[in-house]
Amino acid sequence: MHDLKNIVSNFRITGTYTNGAPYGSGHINDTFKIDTKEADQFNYILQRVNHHVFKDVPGLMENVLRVTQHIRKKLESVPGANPDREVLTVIPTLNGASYHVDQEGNFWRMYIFIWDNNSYDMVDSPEKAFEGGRMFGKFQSMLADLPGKPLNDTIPNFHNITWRLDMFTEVLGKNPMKRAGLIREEIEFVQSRAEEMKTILHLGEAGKIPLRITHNDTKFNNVLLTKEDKGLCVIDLDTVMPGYVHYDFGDSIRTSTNTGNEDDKDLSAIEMNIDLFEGYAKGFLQETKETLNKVEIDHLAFAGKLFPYIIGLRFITDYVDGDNYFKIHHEHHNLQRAKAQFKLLTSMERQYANMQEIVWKYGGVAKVTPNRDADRDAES
Ligand code: ADP
Ligand code: GN1
Ligand code: MG
Repeated sequence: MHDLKNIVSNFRITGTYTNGAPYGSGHINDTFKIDTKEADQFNYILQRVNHHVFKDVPGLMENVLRVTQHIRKKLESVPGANPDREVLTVIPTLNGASYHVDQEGNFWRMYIFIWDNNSYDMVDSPEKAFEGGRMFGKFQSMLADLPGKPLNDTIPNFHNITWRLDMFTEVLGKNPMKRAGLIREEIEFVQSRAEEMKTILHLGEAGKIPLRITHNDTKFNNVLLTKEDKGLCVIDLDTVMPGYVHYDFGDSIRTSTNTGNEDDKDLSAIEMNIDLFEGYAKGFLQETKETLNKVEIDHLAFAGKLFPYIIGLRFITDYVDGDNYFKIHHEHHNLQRAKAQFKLLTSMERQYANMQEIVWKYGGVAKVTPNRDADRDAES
């Protein structure tokens, strides 16, 4: 147990600490809600940043400050906007730093608690999906003119599928928990799709899609909605760094269209819901279609398939490795998560033509036939 009151005393909060308790359902950091006594003062989020996952916390916090200050400046010129609720606000320590290191070497940071929010692990209406899409799309377009040097890579190779596949092979070779024999079906599933899943990387290498500033962890509970379920604030900025638009679109589709839980034991509960897909795509493309090139738009539906694959691969790799990365709640949790993600992918594979149609509809891109791909790529 951490002495939360003592940790908080290192930060410049307003109001008097009354209580601190674990909060949220993130898989990486330790998050606590900190309440203050006075009704007219902010409450706070306190986080212990996982420095085994994020090896350069100072570089990460430098990114977070740049990103939040850039967005805050934009919001300040929007009539009626409330920057304390619509962007994360980093609370400085007593000596003006953006994080505090305790005696055990843990990294702590604080944000204003964004009050009156709704947060969803699962989405049950196209309207909510639309709001999420709109928010992540807007997030990306607000950062398109971030001045200065590129953001730090907080996790190198984060969505590099070739690297992820290599890691899987390496861990299978070591097989430290003797679990490889339990996942024959999943190994076959991964291998049979490995080449297809390199599509985005290949397009990037060929210069057909640009690196942008992306969030890279756009699961639906990383956007807060208002009590009326309107888009409020994009949170969890630890992985904001250079990436392809597909990373943001794909990871959101993975979470906002799933009729089951991310780790559902009951695989029959898991399907990709096409109405939720339409809601999300409509919102995301409303904010981004003017800036994306045709090749990017053409591959958004594919990005939907990439993410259950890549995150499922990461869950199963962690399972074979002995559960060192994701927080787990029971022994075979990472395997269960991977099975659920792979089920979601098969549901998308069945509905892929519909997903394409929807992206073309809201992306304003005419339907393409395969033999015209080369002309279109050359145009963009
Ligand atoms: P993780 O990387 O572990 O997912 P997050 O930064 O996403 O950590 O925080 C975990 C949860 O805490 C979020 O899903 C959200 O519910 C809540 N949360 C985080 N920051 C805030 C904030 N500033 N205001 C309100 N809730 C927050
Ligand atoms: C982690 O931090 P959180 O819980 O929002 C992970 C994502 C995965 C997700 C799967 C830094 O997200 O990449 O998609 O779990 N974040 C990191 O639920 O690895
Ligand atoms: Mg999160």
